[in-house]
Amino acid sequence: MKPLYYVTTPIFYVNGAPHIGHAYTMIAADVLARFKRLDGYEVYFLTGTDEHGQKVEKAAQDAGLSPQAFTDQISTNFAELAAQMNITHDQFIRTTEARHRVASQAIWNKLQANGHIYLGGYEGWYAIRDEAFYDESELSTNAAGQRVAPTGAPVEFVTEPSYFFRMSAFQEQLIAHIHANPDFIGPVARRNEVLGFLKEPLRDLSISRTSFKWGVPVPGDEAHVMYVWLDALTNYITALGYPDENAELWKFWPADLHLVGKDIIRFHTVYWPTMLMAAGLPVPKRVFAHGWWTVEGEKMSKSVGNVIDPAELAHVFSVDAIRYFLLREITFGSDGDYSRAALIRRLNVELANDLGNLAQRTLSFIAKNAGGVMPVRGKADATLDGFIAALPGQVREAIDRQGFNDALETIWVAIRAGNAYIDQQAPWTLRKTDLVQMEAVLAKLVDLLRVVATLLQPFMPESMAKMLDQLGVSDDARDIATLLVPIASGTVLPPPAGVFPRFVEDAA
Ligand code: ME8
Repeated sequence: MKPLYYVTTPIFYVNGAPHIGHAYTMIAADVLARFKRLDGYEVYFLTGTDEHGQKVEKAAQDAGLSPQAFTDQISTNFAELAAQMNITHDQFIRTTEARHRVASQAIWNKLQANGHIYLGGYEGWYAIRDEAFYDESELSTNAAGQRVAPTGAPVEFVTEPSYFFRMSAFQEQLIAHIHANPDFIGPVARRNEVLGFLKEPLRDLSISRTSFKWGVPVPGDEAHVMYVWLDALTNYITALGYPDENAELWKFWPADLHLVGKDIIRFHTVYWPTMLMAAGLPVPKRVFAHGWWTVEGEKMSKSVGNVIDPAELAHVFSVDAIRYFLLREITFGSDGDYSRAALIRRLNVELANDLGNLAQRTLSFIAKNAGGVMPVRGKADATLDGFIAALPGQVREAIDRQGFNDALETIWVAIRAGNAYIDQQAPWTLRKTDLVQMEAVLAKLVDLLRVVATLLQPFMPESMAKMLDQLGVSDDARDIATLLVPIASGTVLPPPAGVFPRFVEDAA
């Protein structure tokens, strides 16, 4: 039986058009899912849309549509984004589905039966944009004189009856869990942030609202709808069949990884695990929060007009180039800035020059001077052997801690070594002096390219499929285990064609 791996993205609010921030999380999760599949795991990969709450209700009103018509439309845009970015999710969940109402009400009933829900009244601040409650002490006043949350979102004072989740009762258990499981929250800076937050007494969480209707009704008290985050977090188990713990997919719980942006770390590492503890369910194994993208140095916003549409970008640069750039440009976990110039630089230097040239130089030389077949291995210099042997393990180690750019850097060190190796071995000279050695050098380069292309498939699936075709690697020999089976000498290599053209900006 294959080991299991369950990875999720946040479910995205359907209040506006998707942008590169959303694409980023989807792509990172997709690289993990693809890598784990390549490495012999049975993977389940979930993404979807978060469709309830006041923020979505308001966006629907502004668009002059009913909430359901509006969410139907915008949810499709996110599903399209996933297709455009070549995302291989196994399921796209929508929180307006009937099965999700069932699951959300089931977890509510469970919390209630276990004595962790009580009726009270909420009096305090709420930010619709964040769908979050804030304490008076967290607020400040912005330039326009508005009271705002630390995120900059305007807050309003609400007074209404509300059910509460006895979150405070789980504070000690949660802290102990974080200490006992050093990998539960990543990166370390976020783990420290959460532990810092937990130094203060945890308050009970308001989990229902009465001032609007667009949500899952509270079982037994339909004047209330559930707080949107309670309903949203539950998506991760709805998707696996909850409350039916005999469902086929339930074997994937607990999740191996919830990948989220740093904006929603508290919901995933405090609210969600305490809810699960209260419901008697296992908590996810790991939550990793990535950083925030700005665009050309500025926060992305509709009013500034600098929101980057990933589909448009893919049209100009190719999906693989964007996937590569987003995971290469910054350390996963840190903030980053998107700039067109940086994207073009990486595309031209790393993809076209380093990798594209290594493949093109090697394969066109083989086509012209070695009969267009996999050359015969021999006593080539051992410079590249270490890379060929170590890369799979090094990349696995980096991916397992979500170190995407470390994984890519490790691969690029090997690519640069490959380019230096050609220059130094000069097969064009060996062609005149030592044909056996020439073949050995070329075979070594093909072996290196095959490892590189195999490990890069999760990042750039389309272009690496083309490269593996040109390297004569059959479809059933493209996973990590089959790297151990070498390409047989004499295998016909199809005529090479460049995989990464240089990008030249239009003069216009
Ligand atoms: O928070 N940079 O949904 P959301 C990087 N529905 N990532 C970004 C980004 C940016 N500029 N902008 C968005 C919600 N993201 C809830 C989640 S989960 C049970 C419920 C990504 O539509 C990032 O992953 O506001 C962030 O966490 C997510 O989109 C927020 O999407």
